[in-house]
Amino acid sequence: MRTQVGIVGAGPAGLTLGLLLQREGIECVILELRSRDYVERRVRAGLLEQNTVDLLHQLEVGDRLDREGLQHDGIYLRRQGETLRIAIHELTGRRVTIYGQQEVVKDEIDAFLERGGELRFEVSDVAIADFDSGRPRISYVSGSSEEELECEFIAGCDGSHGICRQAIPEGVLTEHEYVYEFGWLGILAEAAPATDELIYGWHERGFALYSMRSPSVSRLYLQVPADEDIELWPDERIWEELQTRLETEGWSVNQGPVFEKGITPMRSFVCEPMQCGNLFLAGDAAHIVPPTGAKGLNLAVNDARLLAAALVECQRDGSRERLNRYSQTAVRRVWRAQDFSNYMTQLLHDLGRGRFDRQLQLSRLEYLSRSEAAATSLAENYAGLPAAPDF
Ligand code: RFL
Ligand code: PHB
Repeated sequence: MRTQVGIVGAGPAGLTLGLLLQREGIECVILELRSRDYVERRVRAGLLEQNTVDLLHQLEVGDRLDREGLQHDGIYLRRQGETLRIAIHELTGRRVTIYGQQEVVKDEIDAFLERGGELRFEVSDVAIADFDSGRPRISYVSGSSEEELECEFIAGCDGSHGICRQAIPEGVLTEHEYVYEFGWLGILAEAAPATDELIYGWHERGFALYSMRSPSVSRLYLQVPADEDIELWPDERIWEELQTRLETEGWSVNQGPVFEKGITPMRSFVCEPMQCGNLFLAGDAAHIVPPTGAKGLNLAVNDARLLAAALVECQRDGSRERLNRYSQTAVRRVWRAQDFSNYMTQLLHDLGRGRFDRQLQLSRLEYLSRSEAAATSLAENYAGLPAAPDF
């Protein structure tokens, strides 16, 4: 079988790229390791930048997002009982939207298939070859048959544990990595959020985040040691700890049945270039950010936008110029997001560096409450700098 672009992975990066190429009449095939049901249920991110929402609308996959997404104009930063609101919309003219990643994935899969797209779930033994030549190949097993897909380009959208980055010969990539000593314990609960906007909480005992998925579902996170045993956290202890870390007078966390619980380690990672010959990496396959800045999914979608534009130009004019600049262009926003995610992480978590460091954090939080310039800087990074052809 042959196609123009072989896409490995049906997460936000692969699906967005598929939809963008499909719209421009460029042939592509998406190969996904997991079942449709699995990828549509996988609980992950929840916060979409305005750029992401705009792109989903351009792709005409934004109807349910409009109906069910929750638009937020600000976030709260809480510490020592005091709450500071960062008025994102007032400061930047931009908004963010709460809408689960699995809902984005569902909407994108529906649209891609409905428009006649080729998407194979539950493929195994995926391997890529000859991407440094003009005829890259993807081999895989589907059901019991061994298949081969001949392509002009391969898009490695297979996440942080995928095979595409690993297939790049040693010496080509420079990898930058930082591993944090803590992670996030996250729960989803059948409980109306006790807040209208997200609360990022600084506390002596560690960071806590109050997020949500809908008017009846809360998403909550606690900073825990990276190697924490989840068995140590029965629901009761989680609620108690959330109440302590987010404490403010006359307010309490709304409790309800917990239907999902997990611990995510935290890591910052970038590989450069995001390309090797005719293989292009996009999304988590090329970079990971700690979730404090809510950027991972938004970066994945942005990579797809830039890569699609470069592939379209190559197809239309036969020029590889933009394609050759893809990595350089994409990585600009990646580093901006790395810096912002690192800033938010360092502002709010117990980094284990003692009391001097914690006082600096409190001073930074106070500065945000006294300086519109400081608050605007946080707000424009959080909302996402406007999309551009070179950013
Ligand atoms: P994905 O979503 O991991 O998709 C990759 C897909 O590739 C498949 N795959 C393969 N397919 C074929 N062959 C192989 N050999 C394959 N190996 C893997 C996988 O099954 C999968 O379907 O990567 P993508 O598309 O780059 O998207 C990235 C985002 O998923 C990720 O950055 C975000 O979830 C990160 N993130 C957040 N991002 C935000 O923008 N806002 C948030 O609020 C936010 N919160 C979060 C997060 C991530 C979290 N966790 C669990 C890591 C909160 C958490 C807790
Ligand atoms: C989420 O709702 O899952 C979420 C929101 C904001 C973050 C991280 C995760 O910074």
